[in-house]
Amino acid sequence: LRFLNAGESHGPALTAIIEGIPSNLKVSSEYINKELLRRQSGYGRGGRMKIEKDRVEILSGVRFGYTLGSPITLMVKNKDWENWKDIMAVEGQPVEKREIFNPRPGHADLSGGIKYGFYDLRNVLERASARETTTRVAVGAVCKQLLEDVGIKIGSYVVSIGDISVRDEIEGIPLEERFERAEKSEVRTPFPEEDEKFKKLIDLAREEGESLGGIFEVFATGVPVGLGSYVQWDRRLDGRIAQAMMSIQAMKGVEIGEGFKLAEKFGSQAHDEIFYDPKKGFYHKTNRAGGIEGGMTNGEPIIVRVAMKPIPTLMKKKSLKSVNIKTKEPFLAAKERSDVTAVPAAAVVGEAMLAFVLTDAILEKFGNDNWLEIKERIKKYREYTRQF
Ligand code: EPS
Repeated sequence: LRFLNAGESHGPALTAIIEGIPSNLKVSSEYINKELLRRQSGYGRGGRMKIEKDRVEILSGVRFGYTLGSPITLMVKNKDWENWKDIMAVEGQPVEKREIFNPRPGHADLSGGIKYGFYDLRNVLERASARETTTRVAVGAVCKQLLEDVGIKIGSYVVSIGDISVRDEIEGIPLEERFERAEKSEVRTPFPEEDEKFKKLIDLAREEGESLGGIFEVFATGVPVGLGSYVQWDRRLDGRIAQAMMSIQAMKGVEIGEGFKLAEKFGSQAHDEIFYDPKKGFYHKTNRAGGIEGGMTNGEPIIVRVAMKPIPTLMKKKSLKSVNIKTKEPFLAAKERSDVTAVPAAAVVGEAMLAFVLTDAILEKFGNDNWLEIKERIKKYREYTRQF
């Protein structure tokens, strides 16, 4: 399974091609659109989200609601394109005064300009932008439909924004419940009743011209044992998940299960003991490993924690020092429009990336032509696992 996406943030459209989704899988655009809307929501988003109403158009690979096994092309149009036609034109000349020579600290601007040989840094930022994650969510939504058909559910919730955290409070709440509660929260934490606290912080940051990062968790339940493998470094599922998460713009850290906390413990307190029940087979009573041992799923829920840095675009009041790449004169980097925080949206992107990695691992283990056949194999394998 693989996907490529394309599109500039202010270009006409964003597209993705997914190859390797088997035939005969029921896929709906409505499902994808709901996911796109989830990504667009969350308190702290900027002006751009008022312009965009992301909706997918499926251009290939699906007929009468079912996949054909051929590449699936997904397209989401940028409404903002209307305002950028001249600046982002395929042919013609750069629009004077709209070129960008001022690299923003924390963004791809400077390194990207040097690497690709651009002085107009718009050539870099248009593609480096997290606008690109729109089609990742669309791809993930196709994968989620496959996973749900075999009882694998993916969800996420935010555990902190800035220095406000609910990490200790979530202990003891089942994963699904954390998710259901987060769906009702404007900042996607499992405590909608505490939204005001977060909104106040985000409002304060907005007034100050600041931005905020945070931490979210993504999980998957109903995952069969043995996805991924220990036999080769690049087949280890934890490594694949970490790569997928780190590839999301602004992510700076990934933990699986208890992650960094495990480093502080004695071995006897760090691992998950094994039990057996004639009805369900082998199981664990704890899940410190976050569902992965030896690079493979162990049948417990997968839990991934991801840290996002504050969005590097700042407003006038809190501008950062930088240097103009043409004049070499110092300037203060600041913009008029950006998100204050996008942690709630990033959690939804994290779900999509986990959905993609798990779908890849499922198809690797169970085959990849006809979904009806594959589903049968998964059912038999689950039975085999219970009886092992
Ligand atoms: C982004 C800058 C902002 C965000 C954008 C990510 O866009 P603009 O520069 O047009 O105001 O809103 O995110 C999205 C458009 C999106 O769909 O998530 C950036 O530079 O990364």
